[in-house]
Amino acid sequence: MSLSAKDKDTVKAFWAKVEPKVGDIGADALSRMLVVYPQTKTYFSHWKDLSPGSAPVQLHGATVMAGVAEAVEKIDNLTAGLLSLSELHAFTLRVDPANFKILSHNIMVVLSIQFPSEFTPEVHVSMDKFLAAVALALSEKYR
Ligand code: HNI
Repeated sequence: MSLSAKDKDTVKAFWAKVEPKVGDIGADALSRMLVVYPQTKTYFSHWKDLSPGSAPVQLHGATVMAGVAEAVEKIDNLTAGLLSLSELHAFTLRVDPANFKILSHNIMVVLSIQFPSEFTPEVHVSMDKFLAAVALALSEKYR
């Protein structure tokens, strides 16, 4: 499943609208992930406070979304563009790649809540394909 030119345009146009609120989106998505899929907490056990909206959750939410923003910029070659992030998650952080899907799902939920009128079915499908492609690119170095 690859991104069509139309998917890419849709993702870029939607991203331009959500970018100013990227901090809120990241904090909410990460908060939800840690509450709804508590198995993901193991990776963040070194944080003082993993509760929704805590300082480290807000900070890391913004960090993750900066990674997604980078992926939007590198949408034409995600595998090469996200190579060092893939290495970091595979070799250093040892994040099970199943968690990429879980985070993507939470990002989608938050986008739909925060942007109810912009998150049309057309945007939904292109963003879903894009985040799946990001997850695949991040999984590249695992094998
Ligand atoms: Ni992820 C660090 C991007 C999914 C666990 N992660 C980062 C950094 C970026 C990033 C950027 C900071 C890199 C650096 O310091 O150089 N992560 C992304 C992106 C996704 C993602 C774009 C998927 C869309 N990461 C996940 C998932 C988990 C995860 C699903 C675990 C459930 N990431 C981490 C951990 C760190 C991390 C752990 C280190 C954070 C810290 O504070 O130690």
